[in-house]
This record gives sequence, structure tokens and C-alpha cells, in this order.
Amino acid sequence: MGGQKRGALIVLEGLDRSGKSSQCASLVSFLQQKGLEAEAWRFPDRTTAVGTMLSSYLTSATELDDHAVHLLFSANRWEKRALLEGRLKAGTTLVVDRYAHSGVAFSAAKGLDLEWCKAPETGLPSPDLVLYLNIPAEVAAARGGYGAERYEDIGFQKKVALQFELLRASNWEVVDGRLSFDDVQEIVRKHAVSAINKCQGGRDLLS
Ligand code: DGP
Ligand code: NA
Ligand code: NA
Repeated sequence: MGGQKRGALIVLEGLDRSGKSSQCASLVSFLQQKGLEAEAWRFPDRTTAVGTMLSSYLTSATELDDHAVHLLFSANRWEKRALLEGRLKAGTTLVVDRYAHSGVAFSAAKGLDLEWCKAPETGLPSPDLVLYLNIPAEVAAARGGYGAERYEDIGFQKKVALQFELLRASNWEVVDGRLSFDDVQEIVRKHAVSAINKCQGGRDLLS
């Protein structure tokens, strides 16, 4: 009772083809069906000017210095910050497909200094929950194979996985991404509902 109910910032992370995007979509539908304000977000957001540069880089149409690319990915999150915070304050839960952790993990996997990688992400809104879909790089690659984008390579994805391991924190839940879609979704929903309930001042809106 009383006070503005804040939306939860829920992030899904994982290797390429770990299942994040479809799990995000399913979670958002579930929350909306429960009558909650929820939106699907994703980074990189390729629709902005910065996002266009990132998209061109990812499809290997352009080459860019690793540090410059790192800062562009981060800028792509910063340019959405005001909108993101506004949505959360208005009570909308955001389910985000990748966030700052991908930013750090992918650049650190290239050999960039970890602390340098973390610096530009400092000050972005902190997730209430990070759901990490844990899947071996080989299993991910076998899921219909990769497309043609820059980072879709087993050797590189293994390095990314090692970096993600270093980033695990108390707001993370590691979910076995080899489970069936439905089993993963059930776990994802349980953790998401718990995170949302915490943002609603301890009042259980969902059970
Ligand atoms: P996606 O649209 O989620 O498939 O992401 C495209 C690729 O970009 C994917 O290989 C992951 C990578 N990526 C996502 N976010 C970042 C980031 O912040 N920095 C870097 N270097 N790579 C990222
Ligand atoms: Na991808
Ligand atoms: Na995806």
C-alpha cells in the first residue's frame, strides 16, 4: 500500500544461441498475461545511430578498434538510460536481452583489461536480477549452427563464457540452458516473479 511501485530490471545473459531471446519473449508474455506492465528490451539496440554502427561492425561490414567498439556498445546502453529509468519508475518491468555484462565479457574475452572494460558501464542502472543461461559453447553452436556474425565462433565463445564466470554476483541466478525450453522458462519465471515482488515493497502481487 502507498508509494510508487517500481518495475524490476531483469536481464538475461548468456552466450550466443543460449536461448535468451526466446526466453525473454516468453517471460514478457507471461508477465503481461498476469496483468503486469512489462516490456522486452535488448542490447545492442540496433535502431539508434550508434546501434547502426554496431550492427555494421557485427556483420563485419566495418572494422573498428576494439576499444572504440567497446565504448560504442556502452554508449548504446547510456543513450537509453533515461528512457529505461523512466519506465522502471513508472512501474514497468523491463526484461532485457543482454546488458553491461555482455559488454564486459565480450571485450575482456578479446584480451582488453577487465577493469578498463568495466569502467564505462559504471553508473548504469543495476539489474535487480541477472538470469544467466548457462550452456557449453559447443552445445550452443550445435543448435542449428551460428550465423555469419563476428563473434559466432566456438573458440571465442569459450573465452566469453570464462569472462561471464568472473562477473557472477549475488544478483545472478545461473540457469542450466541445456534443459528444455519449458523447464528453463519455469525457472526463469520463478526468479523473475520473486525479483518483481521485491520491487513492489514486499507485497506479493504474483504467486
Ligand atoms: P545479439 O543481438 O544479442 O545476438 O548480440 C549481437 C552480438 O554482439 C553477440 O555476439 C553478442 C555481442 N554483444 C552484445 N553486447 C555486446 C557488448 O556490449 N559488447 C560487445 N563487445 N559485444 C556485445
Ligand atoms: Na548473435
Ligand atoms: Na539472441
